[in-house]
Amino acid sequence: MHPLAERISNQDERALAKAISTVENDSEEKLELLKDIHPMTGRAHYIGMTGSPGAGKSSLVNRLITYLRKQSLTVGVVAVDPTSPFSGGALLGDRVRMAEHFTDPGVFIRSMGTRGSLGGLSRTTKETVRLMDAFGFDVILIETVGVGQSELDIMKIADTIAVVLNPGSGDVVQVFKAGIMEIADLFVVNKADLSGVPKLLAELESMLDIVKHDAPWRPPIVKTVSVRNEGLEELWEKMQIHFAYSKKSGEREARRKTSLEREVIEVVHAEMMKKLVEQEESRDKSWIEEVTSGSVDPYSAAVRLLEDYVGRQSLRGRGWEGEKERSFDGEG
Ligand SMILES: Nc1nc2c(ncn2[C@@H]2O[C@H](COP(=O)(O)OP(=O)(O)OP(=O)(O)O)[C@@H](O)[C@H]2O)c(=O)[nH]1
Ligand SMILES: [Mg+2]
Repeated sequence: MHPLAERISNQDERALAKAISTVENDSEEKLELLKDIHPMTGRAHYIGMTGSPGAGKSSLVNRLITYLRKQSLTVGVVAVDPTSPFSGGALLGDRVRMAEHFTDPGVFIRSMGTRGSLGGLSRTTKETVRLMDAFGFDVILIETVGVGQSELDIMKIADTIAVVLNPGSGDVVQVFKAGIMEIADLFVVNKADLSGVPKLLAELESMLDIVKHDAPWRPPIVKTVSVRNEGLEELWEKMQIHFAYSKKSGEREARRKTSLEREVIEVVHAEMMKKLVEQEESRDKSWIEEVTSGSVDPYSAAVRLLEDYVGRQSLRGRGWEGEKERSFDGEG
């Protein structure tokens, strides 16, 4: 067994930190480490928190940590957040509170910024979640900012996806357009101390009537004022109800299956790319000139690279025979 995996199974926080660096740096030993921790995963409740910049996700995560610790639950946090609470954004009070969590052995917080990009931010984030799961945290909170494709992708690892909205922000239309409505399990109307709450609730309900009219789970809407600790109890209650529903209905299993399937493909994709780049770096990349001069089209060049990589036989019969004889001089 990988020594870090062994130490993670003994709840060694320094080993967890090192393991996360290993996946961030896309180290050689990463796959072996992930392989060894895999049997230890599957117990934690993964909760995704997403929403527009400044919606109050970090404040909510922060307050939720305090709340969960009072219930004797341990919490891992992955903040995919270039503006972490330490680089600005959050109020001083929140920063102090966040700092308190750092000395609590029942809490582990990791920010993923550009550091996570060596192996791809989305993949690194998911692998970090798996490591935290293996460590044994009861709840893992994943904060992502924005509602773009990579956030959606990261969110899909979660058992429960909470979307944080604000009154007076026009968020609903954004969320609808980005396809978040379909994947949300729960809506949090944060900053419920501001005006415009009834309007937002009405908009949200009518969107849900359309999008979720025949869905087995209608996402509940919870109002919170995170800066005043209001609504946290109800938020946690709804998260747990969703988790219970998800386990009972088979939804959790289905998501886990899809998620693992995607992870396998991602690993294959990333490892193949690495090998392909290695292969090309050791060669003269003559195709660059052929493609730019127009003597070879990009598609034939791509297939040629692939064929060299996987071996010619494997791509036969896909309509490419003959093409290469025409496209590449001589050695087809
Ligand atoms: N009035 C009010 N302000 C809030 C509430 N929750 C958060 N805020 C404020 O909103 C601002 C943004 O809060 P964050 O928690 O940093 O929001 P975030 O969604 O994590 O922001 P990014 O990570 O930068 O996208 C801060 O100034 C908070 O104090 C709330 O319930 N009411
Ligand atoms: Mg934040």
